[in-house]
Amino acid sequence: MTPPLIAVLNGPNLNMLGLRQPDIYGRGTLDDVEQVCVQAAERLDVAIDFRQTNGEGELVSWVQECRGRARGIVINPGAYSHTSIALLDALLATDLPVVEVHISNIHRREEFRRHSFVSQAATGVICGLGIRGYAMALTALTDIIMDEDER
Ligand code: CA2
Repeated sequence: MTPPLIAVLNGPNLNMLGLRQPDIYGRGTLDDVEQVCVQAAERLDVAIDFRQTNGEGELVSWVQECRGRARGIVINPGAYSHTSIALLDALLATDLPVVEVHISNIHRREEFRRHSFVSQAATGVICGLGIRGYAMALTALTDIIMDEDER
């Protein structure tokens, strides 16, 4: 049987990981995040499509493309979490399980980071656990997909 596909989508500035602000985001780079996801996917026997963009429109288009193609979405929307109703609408329209990931604990930071529009479309949210949060998100989504398949 073909393994289920999970999209792992990353928003603006996540390509800068590891280059600055290690006190907030750790020392891992975006390549390290991808490695964490690849290793988790191998362990869980799922396929992943790992991407990063700085553009809101591109992120919305990628979310739209997931419909009918992927079984779930792991998304770190970066700062668009706090601003983008377009991204929220796109995620709601996919009808897919979504796990929102933040590397930092957004609730311990500036007030404007404490609210995420995206969370309204998320099955669950993982934040503050560093890049290992991506592996946890993939584990949770795989579980959710297996539950759906048993129904
Ligand atoms: O904690 C997270 O994962 C965030 O989604 C990261 C975003 C931030 O806007 C969110 O509030 C929380 C920022 C992405 C990384 O930005 C960097 C900028 C400069 C250097 C390193 C990373």
